[in-house]
Amino acid sequence: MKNVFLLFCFLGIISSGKSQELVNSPKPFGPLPTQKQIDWHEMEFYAFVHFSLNTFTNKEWGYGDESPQLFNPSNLDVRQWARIAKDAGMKGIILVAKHHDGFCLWPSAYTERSVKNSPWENGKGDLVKELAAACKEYDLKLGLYLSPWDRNHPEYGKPAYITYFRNQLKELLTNYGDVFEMWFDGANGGDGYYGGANETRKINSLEYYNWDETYKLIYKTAPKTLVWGVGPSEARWIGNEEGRAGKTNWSLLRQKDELAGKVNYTEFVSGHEDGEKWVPGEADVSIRPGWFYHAVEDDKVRPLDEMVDIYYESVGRNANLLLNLPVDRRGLVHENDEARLKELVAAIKADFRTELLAATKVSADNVRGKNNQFGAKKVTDGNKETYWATDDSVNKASIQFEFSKPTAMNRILLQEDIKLGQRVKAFNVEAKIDGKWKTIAYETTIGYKRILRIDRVKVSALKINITDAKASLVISAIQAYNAPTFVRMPEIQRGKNGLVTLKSEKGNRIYYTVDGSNPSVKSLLYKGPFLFKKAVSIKAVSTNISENINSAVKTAKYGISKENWKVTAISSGDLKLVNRIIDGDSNTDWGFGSETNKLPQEITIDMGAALQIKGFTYTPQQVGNNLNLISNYEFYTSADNIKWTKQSEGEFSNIKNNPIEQVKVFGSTEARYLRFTATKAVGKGQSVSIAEINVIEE
Ligand code: FUL
Repeated sequence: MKNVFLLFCFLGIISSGKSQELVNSPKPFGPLPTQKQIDWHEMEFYAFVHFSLNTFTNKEWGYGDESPQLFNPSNLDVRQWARIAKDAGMKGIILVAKHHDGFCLWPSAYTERSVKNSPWENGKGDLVKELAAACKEYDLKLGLYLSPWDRNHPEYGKPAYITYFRNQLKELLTNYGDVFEMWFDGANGGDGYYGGANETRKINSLEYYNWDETYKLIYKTAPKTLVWGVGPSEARWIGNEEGRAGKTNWSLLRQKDELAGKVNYTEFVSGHEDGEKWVPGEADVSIRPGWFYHAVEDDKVRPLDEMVDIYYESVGRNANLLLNLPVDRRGLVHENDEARLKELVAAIKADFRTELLAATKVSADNVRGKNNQFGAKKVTDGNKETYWATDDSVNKASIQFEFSKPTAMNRILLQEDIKLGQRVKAFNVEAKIDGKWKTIAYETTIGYKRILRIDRVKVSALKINITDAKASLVISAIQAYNAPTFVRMPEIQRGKNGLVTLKSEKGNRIYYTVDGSNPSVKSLLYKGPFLFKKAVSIKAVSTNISENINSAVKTAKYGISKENWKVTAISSGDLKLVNRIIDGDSNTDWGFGSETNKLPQEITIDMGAALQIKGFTYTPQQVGNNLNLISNYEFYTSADNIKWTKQSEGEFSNIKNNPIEQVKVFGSTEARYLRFTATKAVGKGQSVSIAEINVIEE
């Protein structure tokens, strides 16, 4: 009887052409994410907050000798931070609980260097606690940054500091509820206060911290916490502080090699196809040039165009986006940052308003066991647990979407079911336009999420051809959207002689103003380069005439033109090329110093006339791999080129990771001559480079 029953079942399967019960799910392939990592991938976008003594001393890196008394926000409101993050669709906030200067935002039992010795809330405050409560209220997750490097601690570099560091870690992981991510920055060792020693302490970061032990402690105390950064971490830096992942981005890393010091950080941008561990990328970036708040950057919040690019090049490239909002001296996220974040979120929301593939007819040239459970339609069912899969032996396949009428689109989103591993190595996109197939994109990895921005095409059908994968395919989502046309801001350039050039995408018009007002179609229409030698704030907007859409407003501020500037003396380097540092173009640079002309090295500039100035800027080399960065400097001014006054000296903190224009402000002074001395370089080399030197006028 039993046999007869089985026979019926068998015949049933044959006659319906299906073999439902006989098909197993695909087996996991390669390194896999833990559940903690899967949950982390799904967070996608969260905030970073840098707010500490540096906010009050106007530094990026404190030396370690600053008084805790300086920490005195006038109007601190962590609920404002949480509301802004929540409104932006962020899923959490990572707070820098202790930066390199050692000041703690919580009243640690192990040090006096904390909020308890600050005037804020009469020393009774606990910022970590307040933020943890605000995160709870706004349904956000809390993450924490504890700097391993401590430029204040007397024992830094010795075993006693490691005990201190771990004690603090325990405090943070046990007193404030769940911590979703623990952030260990890689900046380590160098000069500092160190309890008054004022010296340079070098450590071997992999050996000194004994990360294995530290991680064991974390996993024991806080198994839900994901550890980011140095050591045997569960997520990695993306290799730059620009918030951008590689187009190819594996969530895998050869971590053993990394821990043996065999991996260069530039490899983090794409991960390792043959990595033995799941260590996905997190792209961190500040909404302004610096990580900490500086009033001089109030008008330097990253423009919308850049923010949108960052989103697509992080979340759209299989990385999480950690966006820093530098809290200001009031203790609030600044209005300009909030406004930009809102613009970003509005732009991204508009891009993904209407999904287009769910309504199409979907088919694939291979479906695992020909079983509906793994059918092509699963990529459009909106269910992240289901997927289209191919037979075990098939690692190349095509999936096709047919529209009932030609449909315009310019975004394609793809996801693999990462529970089963990251598999896809290469794919392309074909569009059927006016009855003809055309390949419109050649791409590599997918991972948790990949979003393509393509030129708008009107298609009657769309085909994704996966051309190479490590194993059979497991694709959980494919979507398409028709994002509104995004008009990019014009570029503004002013050369040394004061000639202003504006550029925009073909076919657009540019309107501009030179009086600080916002440009509109009633403003000046750009017809070609024009001379403007005086100090000026140029604002310009691009208009797409056919769709009548404007770009965001681009603003560029210039002091008086450097036409009359001359470099009058250099201590080394090529005199013929030195004008590059005053040509108004940060893409050209000039180098000085060498093994025979060791640092310090200096240059002297004559501005041609006396100016009232209150600071200077140094833009490091922007192009290339070895940027020959200056880490320490001195800056002098003179009225007569005879008597010189030192106006400023110090370090360009964090220039290695974030080689942006460095701004140094000092007391207002009248000067005609400038002397810039490079006293130390990043790394051991003796040659350094400058792209541009500018002054900040009063
Ligand atoms: C860097 C640090 O040195 C910066 O100050 C900042 O905290 C950034 C997020 O990481 O490496």
